[in-house]
Amino acid sequence: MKTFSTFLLLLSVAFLACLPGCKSDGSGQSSVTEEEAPKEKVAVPKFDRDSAYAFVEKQVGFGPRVPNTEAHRQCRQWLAASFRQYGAEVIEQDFQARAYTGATLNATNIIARYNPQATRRIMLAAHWDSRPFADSPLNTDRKDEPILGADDGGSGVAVLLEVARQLQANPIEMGVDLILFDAEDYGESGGDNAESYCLGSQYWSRNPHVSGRQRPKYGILLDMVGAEGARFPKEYYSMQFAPQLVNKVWKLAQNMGYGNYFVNDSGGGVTDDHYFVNTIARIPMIDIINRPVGAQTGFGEYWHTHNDDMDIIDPRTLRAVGQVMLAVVYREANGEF
Ligand code: AHN
Ligand code: ZN
Repeated sequence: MKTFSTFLLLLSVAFLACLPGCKSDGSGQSSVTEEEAPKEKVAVPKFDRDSAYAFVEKQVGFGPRVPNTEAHRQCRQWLAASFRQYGAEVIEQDFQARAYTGATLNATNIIARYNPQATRRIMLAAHWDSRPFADSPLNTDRKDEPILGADDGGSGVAVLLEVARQLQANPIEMGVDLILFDAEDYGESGGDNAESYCLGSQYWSRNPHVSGRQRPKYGILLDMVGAEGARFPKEYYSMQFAPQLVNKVWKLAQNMGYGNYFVNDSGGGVTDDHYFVNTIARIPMIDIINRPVGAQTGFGEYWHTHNDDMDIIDPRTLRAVGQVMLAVVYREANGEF
């Protein structure tokens, strides 16, 4: 009897000692030494798709966020206040830019910094302005009026706001800079004036808020990441400047079950904010951007039309992208990406 209860005691001690992070491999040897201890699986917070959806709604509620308008000023206030509320140190980088139309744009890049002192950092970016006209070649409806840009502008910002909220709730030691570029979408359509776009990222790339050891290791740009059924092929410039990062992000997304969004196709190049961050600031940055199959403009049917409103936004797409971003951030912070 005594030997049996001793046996039970030993058994339960062995079981309890083994509870955290130690799985039996069936070999009967369940004890692990320091060196060969398996790494804990990284705890990645859950991305709340409804929260992200509400962040798109809120932006759209201001109306089109076109530089030099009241909606733009109000949205800027709200974005900066929101990031501060979520515990970030916020830089509002004001600048003036000359648009191709000749207009002088009063614009602001909004930068939310987590662990501003950290030297190991990454950056996530999106543009927060919306287009001043609806000049898609496919649809001339009210073409001189500014668009709501629920997807083209709103979606990427919404994902980054939800990432910010999660960073406050689940702190890490790595540095993260969330950058909202302004004046991305005031460019000339058609022709070959691609540099008329992305004025905020061009300004930032010549005047980065970080230098030296604080320069981010890499960046990820989100552009049009909220439409139902979005498709993100591997964008051409991203593959030119940071192929390994693209492949890692896509592989991770596919392992997470989001391979229907993050497809293994190669996509054409888009002169987007990441192009200037790569070529001017020389920080590797990739672009996650919706390129539907068979799209005549290269983008969604709604692109640069008044159909870019809440009706095309799908919280599941926001979650797919947001959950992948959180996985990148928390794995990178843990040295496992
Ligand atoms: C050009 O059309 C040159 N670039 C597209 C960048 C863009 C516009 N992204 C969203 N809207
Ligand atoms: Zn656009």
